[in-house]
Amino acid sequence: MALREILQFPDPRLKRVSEPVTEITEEIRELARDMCEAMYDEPGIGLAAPQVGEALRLFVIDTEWNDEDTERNAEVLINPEFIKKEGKTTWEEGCLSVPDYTAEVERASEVTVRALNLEGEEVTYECTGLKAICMQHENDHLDGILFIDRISRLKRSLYVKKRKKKLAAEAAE
Ligand code: K1U
Ligand code: ZN
Repeated sequence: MALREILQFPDPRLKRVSEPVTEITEEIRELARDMCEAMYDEPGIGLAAPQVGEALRLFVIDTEWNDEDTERNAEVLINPEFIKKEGKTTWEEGCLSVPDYTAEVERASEVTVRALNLEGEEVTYECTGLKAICMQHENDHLDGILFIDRISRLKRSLYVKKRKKKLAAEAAE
């Protein structure tokens, strides 16, 4: 199976607000499988459907996985809803769609998320630490928000300038 391409900033498709999944079809199962494959291949600890060009409210996550020796245990969240967000914490974030950049982002430290799994069952996740951060980061993708939209205007514009310069240099090669 060919790996799905991960869209990169400033691709306008990353800014779209995604639509709910209305039915868990074989296409949705295949999309989730492809997304897990792309996430592990990068590697990453999460991936949202808009990052592979599908404007659907679905993401995959595996924050326990960190190298080839760790067991893979991806979770698929369909139509996620945050039913609790509490506390505050700051975490250094990266994004597979925002190359060559990391920055500290402030988010809720504890979250409860309700979603459907691939069997159409309702699952509730109570998360802290990196998993809580990753859930919020992936859910932001479903609303067309990147972590660079949550940093200072100055830091964001410095990154955008650097990114555009790099893309222009690549185009001139
Ligand atoms: O959404 C994405 O682009 C995936 C992103 C998720 C994320 C990372 C850090 C904080 C919040 C959300 C990534 O996976 S970036 C790569 C990464 O962090 C990582 C990769 C391999 C092992 C450990 C971490
Ligand atoms: Zn991301």
